[in-house]
Amino acid sequence: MAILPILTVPDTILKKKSKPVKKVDDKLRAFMDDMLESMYDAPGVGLAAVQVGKLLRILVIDVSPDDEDPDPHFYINPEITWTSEDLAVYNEGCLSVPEQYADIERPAECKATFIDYDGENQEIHAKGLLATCIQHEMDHLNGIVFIDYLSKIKRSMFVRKVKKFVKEKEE
Ligand code: GNR
Ligand code: NI
Repeated sequence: MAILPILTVPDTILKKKSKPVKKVDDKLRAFMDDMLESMYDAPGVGLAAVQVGKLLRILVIDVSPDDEDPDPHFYINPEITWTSEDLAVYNEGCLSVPEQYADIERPAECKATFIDYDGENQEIHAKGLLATCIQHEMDHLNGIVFIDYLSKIKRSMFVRKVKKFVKEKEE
């Protein structure tokens, strides 16, 4: 297993649309294991493959409470099939926008279809943090980062702060 470096804004790779996975095999599973390890190391509750530079439609999410056992889930070629009318606001963060947080409003619940780690078709009805996280990660697969929902001025402030954070970390 390996910890992969996580891309940060304004890296243009984060703007690209990810491509569907064609085959779920051991090579892909090894990459997904690396994604999971990288997510736990960060630490974060979700990670999209594009965040580690691979433009494939893969997410890993674990929203289990810190004091409980890990509960990782892999979502391959996920598609949101339904979103609730009622919305929820969550103070979102992103590993690609380190140390910056903003309230983002999204549908409170969603349903999604996806392929799991074993290559089986699955469906999920998500609420709470999981619903927010699935939608946040789905955005990554379409080249969208949560700061794209903010005003231009707030977005550029976040990008400036991330550049400073990354630079200081490198020193
Ligand atoms: O770790 C993360 N926390 C988080 C909190 C609120 C809403 C979304 C997220 S996802 C984020 C990890 C990440 O950047 N995934 O793309
Ligand atoms: Ni993110």
